[in-house]
Amino acid sequence: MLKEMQDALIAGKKAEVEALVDRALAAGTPAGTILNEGLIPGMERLGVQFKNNEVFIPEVLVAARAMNAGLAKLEPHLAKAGVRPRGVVVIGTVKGDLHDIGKNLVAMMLRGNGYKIIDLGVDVAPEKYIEAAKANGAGVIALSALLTTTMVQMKAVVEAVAQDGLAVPVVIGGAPVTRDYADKIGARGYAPDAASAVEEIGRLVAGR
Ligand code: B1M
Repeated sequence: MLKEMQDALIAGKKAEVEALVDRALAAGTPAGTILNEGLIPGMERLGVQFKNNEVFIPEVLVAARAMNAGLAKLEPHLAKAGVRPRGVVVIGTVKGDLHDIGKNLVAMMLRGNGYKIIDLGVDVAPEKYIEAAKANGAGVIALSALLTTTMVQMKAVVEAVAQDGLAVPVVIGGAPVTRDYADKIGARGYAPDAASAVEEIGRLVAGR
């Protein structure tokens, strides 16, 4: 069923992906397994095809829509019932970057771990993070970037936060981003994937 889910995702068949996620959940498959062995490998296979010019932006867009629909189905199952928010996190994909699947996944995992999430969406200018962090009393600003050409925007956000005198740590992540890059631009946190982002943000919120 998980292989079928990957194929449906790659083909951009949103309703089929939703139905397969429902079926897998009904069959007792853990939400984490559906995510890590169904949806994410499907997106990875598509990424290889995209790189090799076997599929193009329109196909990737419809697949992304199917992926987000599958993620939305999984969200309540990944979430744990949290009573009081553990903290407020402002999240967004940096300016010039329209990739939102990884960012949505990080937001979802954080929500599931009891954080209040202010999701600014994609193509977010540095000042928007600062405005939202102030307006919502955020404990962390989380940035996602998927392009080597847009990850430089992370430096702009870190600098804008410092210039503003805002004492809110910035956490960064996304496929081209590394711990070395985080250290280089002065970001306090880095995570390679959504689960590590929860740990890294937990560490920062606890003041460690
Ligand atoms: Co884009 N794209 N894309 N694309 N796209 C990539 C990223 C690319 C690697 C494809 C390739 O060439 N192999 C390549 C980037 C090359 C580079 O810079 N190194 C690329 C390119 C070049 C482009 C365009 C420039 C193509 C063009 O126009 N010629 C263009 C740019 C548009 C723009 O943003 N301005 C473009 C457009 C698009 C679509 C719009 C068609 C679509 C996005 C739709 C959407 O997001 N709604 C798209 C997609 C889907 C992809 C691929 C295929 C899949 C990305 C994805 O969602 N992965 C991607 C190839 C690939 O990654 N294999 C590709 C699944 C997701 C779960 O993983 O986002 O990495 P990811 O998130 C992970 C971690 O990175 C981490 O946790 C997540 C879960 O573990 N993470 C964080 C992410 N954010 C984090 C934040 C954190 C911590 C962890 O802390 C805050």
